[in-house]
Amino acid sequence: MLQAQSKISLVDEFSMEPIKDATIQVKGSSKAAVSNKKGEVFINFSEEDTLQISHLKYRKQNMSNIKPGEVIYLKRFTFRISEILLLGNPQIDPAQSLVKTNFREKVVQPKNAGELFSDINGFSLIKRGSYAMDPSMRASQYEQINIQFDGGTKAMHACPSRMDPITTLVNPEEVSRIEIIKGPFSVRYGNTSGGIINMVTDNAVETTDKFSGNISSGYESNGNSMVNMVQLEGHLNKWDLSGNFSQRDYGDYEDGDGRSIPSSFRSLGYNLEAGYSFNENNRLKAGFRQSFGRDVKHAGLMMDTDEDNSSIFSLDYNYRAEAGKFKGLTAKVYYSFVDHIMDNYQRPSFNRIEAISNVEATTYGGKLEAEWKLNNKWRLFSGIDVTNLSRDGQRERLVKMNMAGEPLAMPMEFQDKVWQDSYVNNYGVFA
Ligand SMILES: [Cu+2]
Repeated sequence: MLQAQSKISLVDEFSMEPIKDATIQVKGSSKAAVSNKKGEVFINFSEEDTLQISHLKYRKQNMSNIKPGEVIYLKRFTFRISEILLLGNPQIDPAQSLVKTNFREKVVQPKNAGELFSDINGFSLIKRGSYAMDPSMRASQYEQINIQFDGGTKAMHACPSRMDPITTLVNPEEVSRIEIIKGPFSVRYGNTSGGIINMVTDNAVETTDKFSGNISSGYESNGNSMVNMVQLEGHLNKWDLSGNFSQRDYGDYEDGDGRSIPSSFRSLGYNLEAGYSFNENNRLKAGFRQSFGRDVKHAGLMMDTDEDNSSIFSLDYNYRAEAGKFKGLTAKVYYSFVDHIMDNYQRPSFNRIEAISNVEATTYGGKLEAEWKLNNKWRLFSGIDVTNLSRDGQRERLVKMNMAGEPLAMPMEFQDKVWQDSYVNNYGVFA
């Protein structure tokens, strides 16, 4: 039988991008071809033939009943659970904006993850110094937008003045992209009225190397500021491990008029992750990160941060089904603790009143989501999520002068409750 060269195309099931350099072989024959940049393969075959498709990054597949011109979707060999919102396919992916960050192209290093939002359309920054920056999205801010990272891990600030928003807890260099869902329409990622922001930290880089790493360092003359960072990762059998460490020391910067703006801070952070792949379909990942801020000056506030410590632990499990209506399952639990000490010891108001606040916030929660493929057009995501937040803290004041500005013979001590043992529990069911 005479056969013409037929074309088939290979596409990544998740990213919908063409797959190049895949080898296609007609089983039981010597016919083989390699896909080009557009994911196209030109090969002689008939519908009765079984085609064997192999690629380093994808699962080896035997397929029969392939018609010429057909598009074949391939599954990634390794999958990462941190990315729950997937690229490109609007059925699976509700994210309306994706922002990738490339630090090599940027001239100035971002001071924290909040600053990454400054270039995104529709966003503005609420600054309380160089350290604490809150993104505001289309005039929604603070609790109106639900900021999380890696598809659901949350940490709530402890400070009532928001000196420690979640953006200070993640290294900007770790954020590989920012996913944005505008508006209150999504239920899959927790409740929100303004929108959802998911910062994806992409640590498990797709290398087959046993061990790799990098060290980077930056200096800015304005403010005499230093950034240092080390990243390491390794693979061992079914384990993949990664870690990073970063240190920042920023001085007060000088504005255009030569005025020094009190905005200096020192911070230190690290993140450790361990993943274990039981097989191609099951993966478990544990992550632990801590960050420490010291002597943070907030030009826009009445007090400065003395200490800011945070710890976040998260555990993710991901299961992908081979075939059938049930497509997979993701589960996540996390726990975060933030404690924060602020005072006015470096401020002019110190002469009148000494004030120091010690506050803390604990956030923990989890999420369970199942994915069903009802038919080719409909997918159902169902699940439950839980977020628990509790905060406590108090402020101590020592009043040294009276209203007229005269020193008191006996300074008066006060203790104020800042959060009054407050807590919020959120439970949700979605489908
Ligand atoms: Cu504070």
